[in-house]
Amino acid sequence: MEKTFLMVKPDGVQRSLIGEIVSRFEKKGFRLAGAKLMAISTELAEQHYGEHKERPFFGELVDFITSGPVFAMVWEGENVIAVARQMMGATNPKDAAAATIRGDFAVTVGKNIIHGSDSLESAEREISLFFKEEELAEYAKSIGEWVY
Ligand code: FUP
Repeated sequence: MEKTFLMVKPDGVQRSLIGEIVSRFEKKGFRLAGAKLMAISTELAEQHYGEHKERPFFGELVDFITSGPVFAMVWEGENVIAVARQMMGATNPKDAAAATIRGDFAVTVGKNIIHGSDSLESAEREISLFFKEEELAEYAKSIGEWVY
């Protein structure tokens, strides 16, 4: 089953949007495989955003993502990586369509509420950065066929 890493950023947590965001993915039909409220260390932030190391906004990005708790999640389902990105909306909220998370709740690119993996490769990398194998649920073993 395809998995992706999603994270409510500190602005989303502060604005009490965890429930709203979890609810959207649940209602869509994806399954939550792991979740935790956590602080991100500077080291973890620099690893997570390693691809942006040379970008001018890298320092601000690391400061922001370490500024308060985040809600880290693993979701699974058919095409969950691409569909979750659609549900999040464009990176810059000014370009994010209405009815997407960023379109509905965000205004500036720096504080855009949610992170989601953009490929199979980054999903695998990010899931293993944030979660240990034993922190992820195995639905097949516990309840068998999933009821939608
Ligand atoms: P996304 O995959 O949608 O999270 O977007 P990126 O990986 O391109 O960017 C990661 C984060 O960097 C964004 F969520 C916000 C921040 N960012 C800026 O602050 N300024 C920019 O010009 C681009 C991205």
